[in-house]
Amino acid sequence: MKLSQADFKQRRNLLAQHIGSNSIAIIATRAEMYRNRDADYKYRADSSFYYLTGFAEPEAVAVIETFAEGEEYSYSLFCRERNREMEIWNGYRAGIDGAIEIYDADEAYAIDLLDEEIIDKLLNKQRLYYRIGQNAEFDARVSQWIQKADAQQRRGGAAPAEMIQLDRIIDEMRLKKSAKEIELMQIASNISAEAHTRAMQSVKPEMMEYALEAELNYIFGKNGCVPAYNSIVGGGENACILHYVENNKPLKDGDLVLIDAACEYEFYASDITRTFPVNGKFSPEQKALYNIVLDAQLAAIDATRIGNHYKYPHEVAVKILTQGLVDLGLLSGNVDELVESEAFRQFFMHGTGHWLGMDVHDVGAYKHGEDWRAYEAGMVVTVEPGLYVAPDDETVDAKWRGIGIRIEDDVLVTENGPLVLTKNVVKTVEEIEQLMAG
Ligand SMILES: [Mn+2]
Repeated sequence: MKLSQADFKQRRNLLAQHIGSNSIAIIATRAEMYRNRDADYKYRADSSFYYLTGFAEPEAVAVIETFAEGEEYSYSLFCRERNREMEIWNGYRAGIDGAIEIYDADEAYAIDLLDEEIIDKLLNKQRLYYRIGQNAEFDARVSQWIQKADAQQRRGGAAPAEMIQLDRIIDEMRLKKSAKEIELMQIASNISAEAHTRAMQSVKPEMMEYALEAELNYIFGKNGCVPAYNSIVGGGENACILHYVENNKPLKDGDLVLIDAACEYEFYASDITRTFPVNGKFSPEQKALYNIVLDAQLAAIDATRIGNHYKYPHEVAVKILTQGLVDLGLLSGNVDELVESEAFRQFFMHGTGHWLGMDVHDVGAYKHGEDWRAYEAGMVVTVEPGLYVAPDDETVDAKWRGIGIRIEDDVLVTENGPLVLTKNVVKTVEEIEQLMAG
């Protein structure tokens, strides 16, 4: 399943409607990045640029121009020209003809002509929409264009009078997923679930964390995917380092391992965390903490419903986690007061979820004015409570120290309640132990 040019065109149609008549929207893709010396990171187009164009090559800028009310808008793509020698070294380019024939541009230009051609397009437009603050170099170029356009005032031309943050519009479009986007996210979720299942089946005491990571990468790679973010594979107390990505220690018998890893399929991300015992069997302490996190996660998923505000699942999770910590004696006092004073932050110091889409921490406002916004159908959010007992936390009994647990799934908000896209990988103690027993 892939998006077609008709899908990208539909998005441009909608954007053209949003920006109104006699306006111009300019959006650039990401620059290529060096990893070291002259070796590049594998290129990945900017999500919002790709969302509107389906164009994955570097060095490209898309321009949407609207004219008088009722007139058709125009879509121009500035891109690299075809170049036989460069293509022998670095691969195929669509070029100017391809931009029009394959990518449906009304006009196409060599990227080298951008500074020159853009001035005519800017002249006498009412509003300029662009992504202010994404790239300092590009911001400076846009400023120069405005200056150049304004220099034509005596000849009757002027730069747009208003400049508007384009991200606000695109982010809102991206936040609510279409049926096809959900299909892609379901595929990404299924592949990631398969990878986690393989990891549970492959882990053994004394295995290196990176070797377990390789089991995940094998499933991603053979399905044409890349990791959507740096994988976290943390054994034992490494699970208490929230962004642990070194993944270079041996996994120990008797420890848990926390894996936060998932793939990106056709530019759409998934995001899964599972925590399971290296030797296939939870200890009583691990099991006790795990079941609190699982209860919190299930309740938070159930709270991810149309009309509930963004933070509500977090509030639900926090209450259950706090109650559990009191029941086990890691916290003491009145549960409501411990929630109020945020005492739980000693063991749960992050949020319960974030938007998910083309970017793993996807775009879209979390608040409307002062208030958390309400869930709407088509939004996808992660639900990922956890508990982390620091290895040197002397306020708790030694048996709890160094245990870190997170359980994360991806949830689509629907008219019929929450739909878990990542349900294909098990998460109860019994299911995990059974799977790991083979
Ligand atoms: Mn996440």
